[in-house]
Amino acid sequence: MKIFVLGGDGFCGWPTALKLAKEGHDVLIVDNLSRRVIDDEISSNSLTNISSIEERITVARKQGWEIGYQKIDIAKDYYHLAKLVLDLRPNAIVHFAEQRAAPYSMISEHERRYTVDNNVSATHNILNAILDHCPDCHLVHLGTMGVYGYSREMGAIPEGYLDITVKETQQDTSILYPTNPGSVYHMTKSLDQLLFQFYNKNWNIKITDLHQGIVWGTQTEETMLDDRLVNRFDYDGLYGTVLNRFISQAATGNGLTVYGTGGQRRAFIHIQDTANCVKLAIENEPDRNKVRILNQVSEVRSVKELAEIISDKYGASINYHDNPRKELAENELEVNNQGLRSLGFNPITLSESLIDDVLFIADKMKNNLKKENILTSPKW
Ligand code: NAD
Ligand code: USQ
Repeated sequence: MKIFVLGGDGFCGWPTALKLAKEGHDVLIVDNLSRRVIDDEISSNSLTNISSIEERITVARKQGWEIGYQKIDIAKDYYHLAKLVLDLRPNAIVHFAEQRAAPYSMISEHERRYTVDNNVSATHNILNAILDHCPDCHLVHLGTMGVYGYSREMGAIPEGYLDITVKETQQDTSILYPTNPGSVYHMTKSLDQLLFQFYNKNWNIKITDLHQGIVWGTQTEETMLDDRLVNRFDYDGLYGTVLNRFISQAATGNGLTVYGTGGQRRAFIHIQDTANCVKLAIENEPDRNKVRILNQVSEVRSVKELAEIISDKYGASINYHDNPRKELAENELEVNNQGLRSLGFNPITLSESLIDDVLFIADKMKNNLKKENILTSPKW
């Protein structure tokens, strides 16, 4: 298949693009490299030494894979994006290209407005390019568990839709799960959902929205083939996500930064499974009658539980910090992931890969960690 990977220079996009190319698909990465620019803006860095996108592509092609790159800002340069879709008519477009950090989106008006403008315009532009130039193309979007909020108030979290009985009429129906985002970033994913519902209802665009949990790990089978294919690894207080932060903290002799009580429960998935699940979603298209929503998660853990696992294995100390975020101190969470499982998803669990990731970071990357970047989250 011909597949565009929008945001294919990023943490999830790069290994997914490689996986799809290795499987024999013809892959075109589209990215404006804004994430690399943000690294400079916030004086941070990937813990791994990532190559330029040009070098990444050259090395990937040497593996015999069909993979290319175009620099386009898909939020701002609609006509460039539309022409590419018209000229190449992809079978599928995978959309990773959004500002994805909750703490970054809560810094100030600049970051709040940038996150909304970038993410909502990017998604809307892609839908328009598909509608006008390639209406059979399947859009696979990376959403987030955060659109649901994180609670058991309405039972286990279903895959996008909630079955309800309307009190007034006693009619049974199915509605889009009520959104409850916890940051401006998560709110943009809720707005994306409405765009998808509308473009599907009106024009039957084929859409899969993958509501992904927190991704952890660094390397995949494909990124390990050459040092120059290495994936990025965020550890700072803005972009680093909890388990990868704990991994980098344990590997560098720093205390583990638990926010609040650590009673927050979240869903997790390994980076290799991100690539595996996107492949499954592309190779098993949905019908056009409804937006297909799948929960892309492997297991649920509390922050405290993660800290204890890492502390027990690697002897790291656990430090409790005032929680900079407005969120429930403790929550229960249960998530249905039957959709992807029924397509063949067999999750990698925490214990299997954790040791490799900690050793990889401790062995090769620990001198790249800037300690002053660990506690940089804004308060909200
Ligand atoms: P990332 O920041 O590493 O990658 C995003 C990529 O998109 C970057 O390379 C960036 O340069 C590019 N980009 C952003 N705006 C763009 C634009 N307007 N035009 C072109 N390119 C643009 O983020 P990631 O961790 O790889 O996340 C990818 C997607 O997966 C995001 O949509 C995110 O919401 C979702 N997701 C990530 C996680 C996670 O834990 N990392 C979990 C759930 C969902
Ligand atoms: N946390 C800590 N210590 C830390 C960092 C975080 O205790 O050092 C806690 C936070 O308070 C929060 C939880 O860990 O309760 C998760 O935080 P996170 O930064 O790992 O994840 P989050 O901000 O939710 O965002 C990440 C990705 C985002 C994706 C989301 C999936 O950055 O793109 O959408 O995970 S989910 O969380 O399932 O909605």
